Amino acid sequence: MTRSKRALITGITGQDGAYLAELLLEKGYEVHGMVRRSSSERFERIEPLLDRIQLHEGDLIDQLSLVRLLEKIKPTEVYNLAAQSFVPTSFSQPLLTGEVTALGATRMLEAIRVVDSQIRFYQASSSEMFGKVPTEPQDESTPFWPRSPYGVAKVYAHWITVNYRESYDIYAVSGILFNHESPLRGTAFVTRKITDAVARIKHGLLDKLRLGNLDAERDWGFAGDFVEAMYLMMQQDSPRDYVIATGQKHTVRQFVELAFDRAGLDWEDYVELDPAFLRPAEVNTLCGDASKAKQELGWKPKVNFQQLVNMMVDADLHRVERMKDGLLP
Ligand code: NAP
Ligand code: F7E
Repeated sequence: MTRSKRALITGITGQDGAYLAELLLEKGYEVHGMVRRSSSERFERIEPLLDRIQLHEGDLIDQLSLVRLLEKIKPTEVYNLAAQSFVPTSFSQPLLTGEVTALGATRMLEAIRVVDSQIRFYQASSSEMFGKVPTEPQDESTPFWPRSPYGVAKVYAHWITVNYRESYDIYAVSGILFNHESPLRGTAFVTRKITDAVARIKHGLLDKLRLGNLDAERDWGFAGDFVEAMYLMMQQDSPRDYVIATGQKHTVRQFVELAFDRAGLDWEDYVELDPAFLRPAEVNTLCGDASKAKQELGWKPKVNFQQLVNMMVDADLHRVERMKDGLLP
C-alpha cells in the first residue's frame, strides 16, 4: 500500500530544515514546518519555498503545541531537527539546552505515542555524542563520551528514541550525523564564520578574523548530501540508526587555508587566535565510518571537502558583493 507523503519538520528555519524541505518537496511530499514564535520572523533560508510549504507555530518546550500539531497535520513522518545546536551556548545555557535538545525529543515522541504511533520519527543525533573518542573512525558501535551539555543532551535524545522504538514499536530512527555545512550554515559555526570573514576581508569590510582552536579535526560534509540520508532512513522496512559521514577529516587550520586561498588571500595575514573561542572541554577529533549507510541505504556523499570550501567561499563572496552594492540588506 502506498502511504500518502506528509512530513512535519521541526527546525525548518535552520540549515538542515531548509535543505530537507526542498528535498521532500522534490519527492512529492506535502511539507509542514514547525516554527517558534519570534518578535521578528526570520525565514531567509526557506524564503524560496514559502509558497510551497505550510508553517505552524509550535515549540519543543511546549508539549501541548506538539500534540495539537500532530492532530491537525496528521503527518506520516516527523523529522525532529529543532535543537539548541550551538556547542558554546550549551555551556552558557545548559538547562535550556537540556529542555530543548534532550527533553524536546521526548515531548515529540510522547505526542506521537498519544496521537498516532504509526507516525515515523527521525531524530537528529550528532557526532558530538562521541566526544572524547576511544577509536577512529567512529561507527554505530562506538561508545559515547560527550564533552559538552549539547553532546550530553543529544545522547539523552538518542537513547530515548531507541527506547520508544523498543518499548512502543514506533518507527523511530536516529541519524548520527557528523558536521555538515553549506552556504546556509549559521555564521557562528566555524566553517561559515571563516567563509563569511574571507568575503568581508576581500571586500574591505573586515581586517581580522579571530578564532579558537585551529587544531580541532572534523569530518565535514555538505548538508545537501546529508538530508538525503535522513530521507532514506525513513523509507526502510525496519527502523535502524546510522552514522552519516564522509570518512575524511581535516583541521580547522586546513579549512582556513583553503578558504583564504580560494579568495586569493594569505590566511596568516588575517587570522588571530582568541582564547574567548576556546571551550571548557573540547572535542579534538572526529571522523566517521558510514559503511552501514552505504550498504543498507545506498547513501554516499557527492561533495568533497575542497568543493565544500569553494562552494561556501563563492556564495559568501557573491553575497557580500551584493550587500556592498546595496542589493541586499
Ligand atoms: P540550526 O541551523 O541551528 O537550526 C536549529 C533549528 O531549531 C532552527 O530552526 C531553530 O529555530 C529551531 N529551534 C531551536 N529551538 C527551538 C524550540 N525550542 N522549538 C522549536 N524549534 C526550535 O541547526 P542545523 O545545523 O540545521 O541542525 C539540525 C539538527 O541536526 C539539530 O538538531 C542539530 O543539533 C543536529 N545536528 C547538526 C549537525 C550539523 O553539523 N549541522 C550535525 C549533527 C546533528 P529558530 O530559527 O527560531 O532559531
Ligand atoms: O566548531 C573549533 C571548535 O562550532 C568546530 C554543530 O552543528 O557539529 C557542530 O558542532 C570546531 C570546534 O561545530 C572557532 O573549537 C575554532 O572544535 O563549527 P563548530 P561543532 O562544535 O563541531 C556537530 C556535529 C553538531 O551536532 C553541532 O550541532 O571548530 N573552533 N575556532 C571554533 N568554533 C567556532 N564555532 N568558532 C570559532 O571561532
